[in-house]
Amino acid sequence: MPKRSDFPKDFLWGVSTSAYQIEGAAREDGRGESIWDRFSHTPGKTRDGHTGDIACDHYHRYREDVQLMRDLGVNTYRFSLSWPRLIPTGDGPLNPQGVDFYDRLIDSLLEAGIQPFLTLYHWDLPQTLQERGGWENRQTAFDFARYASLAASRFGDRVESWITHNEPWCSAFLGYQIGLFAPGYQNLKAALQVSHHLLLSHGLAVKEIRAACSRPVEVGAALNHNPAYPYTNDPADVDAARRFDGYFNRWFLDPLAGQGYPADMLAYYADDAPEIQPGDLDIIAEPCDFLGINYYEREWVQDAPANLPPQTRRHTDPARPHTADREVYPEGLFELLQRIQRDYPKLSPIYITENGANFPDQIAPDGRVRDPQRQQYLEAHLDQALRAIQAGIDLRGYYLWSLLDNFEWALGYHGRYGIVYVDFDTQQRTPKDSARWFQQFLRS
Ligand code: IFM
Repeated sequence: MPKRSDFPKDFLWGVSTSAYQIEGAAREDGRGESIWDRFSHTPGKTRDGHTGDIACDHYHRYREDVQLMRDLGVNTYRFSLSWPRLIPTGDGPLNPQGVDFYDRLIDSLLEAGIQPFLTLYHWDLPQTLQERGGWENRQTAFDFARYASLAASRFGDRVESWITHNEPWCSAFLGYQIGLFAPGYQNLKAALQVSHHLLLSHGLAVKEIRAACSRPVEVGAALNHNPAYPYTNDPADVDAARRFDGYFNRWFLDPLAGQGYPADMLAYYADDAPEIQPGDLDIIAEPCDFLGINYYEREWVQDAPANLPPQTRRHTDPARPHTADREVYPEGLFELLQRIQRDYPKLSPIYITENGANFPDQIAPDGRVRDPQRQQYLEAHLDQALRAIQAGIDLRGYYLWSLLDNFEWALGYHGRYGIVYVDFDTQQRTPKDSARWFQQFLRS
């Protein structure tokens, strides 16, 4: 089992959350509506109709949550700003109460010796912008750049690390092709155009953040990637793995690395490929200071022509452990990091900006939450992170997803990813055994 002292001295150790999943206070202090408010209030979109209206009530309990992090011993915390809390209409004036909340949060973190790592977009687009076409509308990329500039000019004096987008694949494809996430559409052409506008907005925002901060800062994006492996040696499965890789991984990595969109995928999408204006690819390839990688699972891929693009079916290995929603495949983390360093050297250094596990945790009568499987999951992934560092990969930090059990999107409150258990009736926080293990690990 790895020890903290096996990792470089300046390695960053953190926990990760996002605004809509924890803040609550959805209608307080001038916050505008987001697409996730609208979506989660639409019948049938989330399990049991759960919404983020209250979530973990972090908006009112952030001091307690910062104290939890201080007790854990992390030196950094990754969280997201709620765009509609800061700019309720998306493109209008700043909401002073929104600014005040994030000022207080950032100041409390700094007082606790915890570096804030700030994400601008973790899926909660202001609803007013959605009504103008959302991310399908090219103008939204420019509205995002303005939001980035305003946020950087307000918080850049204290926040050194900035992430533009979290998991743009989810925003584009879960939101617009598969329809599982807000705004819930099912249209591949729209999803591809959205993915292009998200990437464009990333490049625009990187420049704006650097220009608006009063000192040098680091800026990057956080991408979710699943390494893809063919289910069998059948050439059709091998080709399916290539397609999945293009759809999920290369579609984002290639343009960020300045290589444009992958030619095989442009050919595959044919008439559905996005409209790209002259100069867009240069904007997207604006050099960044790091790449954030969110890793949860691999993709073991079989060809499935009747399925939606990329026409694949996923398998998992029943002999391997599983969380409540995913196969556990820690080696995939090493293989992914190795591949990124090899194929996309320009994108390094790398932070693991998310990694964690969902289990159906319960409080025992003695008040403890025993989650040994989560600890095993985390240890196995830290082993692979260490292996990557020992292999020369420029990995600089690890952010565990998540500090708290929270609103797990379409699963509502049925997915518990936290190392701190949240009773959503009382809002009581109880560190799980995995939190105690992480605390010991950080002291080791
Ligand atoms: O909860 C999500 C998070 O918002 C984005 N990455 C994956 C997590 C677990 O599903």
